[in-house]
Amino acid sequence: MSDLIHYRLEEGLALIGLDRAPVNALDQTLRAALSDACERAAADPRVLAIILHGERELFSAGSDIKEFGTDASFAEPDLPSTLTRLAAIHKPVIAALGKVALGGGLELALACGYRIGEPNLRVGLSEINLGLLPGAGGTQRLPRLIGVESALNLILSGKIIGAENARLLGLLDRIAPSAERLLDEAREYAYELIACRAPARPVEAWPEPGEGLPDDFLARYRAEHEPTWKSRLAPRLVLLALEAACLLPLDEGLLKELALFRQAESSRQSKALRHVFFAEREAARIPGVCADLPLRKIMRVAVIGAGTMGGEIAMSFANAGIPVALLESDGQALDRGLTQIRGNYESSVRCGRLRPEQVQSRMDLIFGTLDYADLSEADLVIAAVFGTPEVRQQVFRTLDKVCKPGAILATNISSLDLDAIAATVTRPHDVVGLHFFSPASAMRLVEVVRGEVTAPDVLATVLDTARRIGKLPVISGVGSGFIGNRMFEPYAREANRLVLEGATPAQVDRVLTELGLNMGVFSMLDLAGIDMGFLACDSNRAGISHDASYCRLGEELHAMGRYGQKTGRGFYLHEGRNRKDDAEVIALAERLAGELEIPRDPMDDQEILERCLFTLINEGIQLLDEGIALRAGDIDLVWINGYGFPAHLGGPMHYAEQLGLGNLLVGLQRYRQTLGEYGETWFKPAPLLERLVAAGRKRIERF
Ligand code: 3H9
Repeated sequence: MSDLIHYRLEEGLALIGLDRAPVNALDQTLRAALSDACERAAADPRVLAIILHGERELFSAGSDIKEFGTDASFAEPDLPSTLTRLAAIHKPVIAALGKVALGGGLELALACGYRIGEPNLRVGLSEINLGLLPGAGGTQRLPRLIGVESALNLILSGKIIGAENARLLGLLDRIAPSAERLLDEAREYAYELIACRAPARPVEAWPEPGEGLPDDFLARYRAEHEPTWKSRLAPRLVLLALEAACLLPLDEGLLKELALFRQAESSRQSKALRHVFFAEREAARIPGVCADLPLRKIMRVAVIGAGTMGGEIAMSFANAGIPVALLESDGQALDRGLTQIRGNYESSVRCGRLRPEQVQSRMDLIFGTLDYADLSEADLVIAAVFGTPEVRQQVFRTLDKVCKPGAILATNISSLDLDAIAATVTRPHDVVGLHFFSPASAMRLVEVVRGEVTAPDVLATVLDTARRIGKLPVISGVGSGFIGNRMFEPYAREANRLVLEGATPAQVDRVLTELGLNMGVFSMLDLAGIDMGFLACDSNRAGISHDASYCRLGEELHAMGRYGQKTGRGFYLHEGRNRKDDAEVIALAERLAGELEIPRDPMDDQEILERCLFTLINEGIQLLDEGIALRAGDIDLVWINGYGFPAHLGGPMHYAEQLGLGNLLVGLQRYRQTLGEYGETWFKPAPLLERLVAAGRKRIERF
């Protein structure tokens, strides 16, 4: 028997333990070993019941994602047929679920007649996050077990639920009192079943899921949910699979599910989402930082600045149960900040995201202060203060005096030179950038900025801390705008220029949202505030000696006091939640185009898409070449999690790889030629792109 499976015979029981580190991913070798073990237990007359479990705590994270898109994915024995054979065993089979049972791991459990879990178990069918649907019986067995609507909700959300919720849904029969007792409880359960001659209880024996369901249930479900799926394929395939579960006998439904699964697996969307899955894991690896480096302990945090950003950062820590001191320079600003935080929590209660009693327990973790001395015990201090570079450097000089040795000193400001700040303190190795995105308590992305001398253990500690508070940290080098905002600049530039050339803000935004972006560039600029964008543009302009025509629109709107949503007018006219093109802005664009001698014509959607994306991607490739971004995948994560780039397109770098690097280069060169001096200035291909294409490379990587 393979060493991936531990097979033990114990007084009438066969215990089959899965042992493939780190997560018992069900690759071909494990499937083969599992199949053999199940056959052996089924055939052995001494075995009266079978227990399937994870040899080391965790049950299984499902199919091996690395196999998808390769021949190994369905190499014999494939998962669906392995589970069909398992479900046909005429003895009670108990799945003892430790820690995690996800995707194919949960499907394995569903093919067993009985399920027991530990109290901290997390279960779910998370395939949808990979652009897939459950392909090993999940869409057929789950609705038979818990009902069609609950199954749909679980599968379409990809949500991971805890043991108690799983029990209430009917997914678990029992919960063991602790993880340590899981296997003993499973044994007891097995003996009870043997004693009462319990049947194998295959899910086939459960009522057909379509029974009692209104005829138009699935049609109504689709009508209600489809608008939120946009262009995603997998949710539509899930619905077809559930339709099969309702209409067909189990064996036919399983075949239909498999065909739909293969369709999803071979789709570009799933390939993109699998890329995102591995990019997230890769982002945790930093050259020069060993995985087992001892971390500094972060028990207490301090945030300087109780404005919107500072308050939201403080909330992020309190939400994770970490006490945080919030420092302001004057009492009124501090009161305003604390009131705002309480208001945010109270509105979460109104939306049902928080229980009323949690408001006070979270507020109890946030301690307002006006005195730097109160930061002396903080393990991590994050400065979220605006003002001149001198003001910010003064803050760090003060921190240097009051903070204990070993405290990590972080700044949240996006465009500041981190190394200049580090140079003002006696402990530059402890200084790091932590760039949160607004609203920081909700946005997952944090750019972790590595200064020239930032210590490896400081980096490792802040990455770990960011993950502890539920964020996705991505490493960036020092440079204006880091990764995200630096790429936003050419993207917004192109959008502005397109409006001068004849597009409207609504047209540009429509093209981008049709691609799948959460928000178009002008909606984003109006939301962030044109005054903020103007300041950034203004500081960048100082370094620009060539065509800055694209700044003119924003400048004029700024001069007119049209700051965006906050003033009801910006690139758009805002009326409540609605926004529309404003004739005044179109007239302004016409006037500016005349002054700047820019010809205006109706703008083609394809050109809008290409010009916005090509310049965005080109800047990303340049960033990679400069070493500001470590990997193309990191850039994708920043744009997906910070700027609403659709995950099912894999982020801008993955999108470019799918487009073909040669095509991207040709496109950039075409606009460089056709757009005159402007094109010559702004469509120059990144040298790394030219080198990659010349070398025939397909992937974007440093080279
Ligand atoms: C499926 O099951 C399809 C079926 O319906 C039907 C088929 C016919 N495969 O996240 P971590 C690796 S689709 C391969 O850092 P954590 C991961 O890359 C699958 N590798 O740890 C990493 O490797 P490395 C549905 C996997 O504790 C290491 O394990 N299942 C897989 O933060 C540790 O992972 C899912 O979608 C996998 N399935 O979180 C579950 N899972 O060290 C996906 C993990 O080299 N997995 N790895 O970077 C997860 O959600 C999390 O990994 C988990 C652990 C919660 C399990």
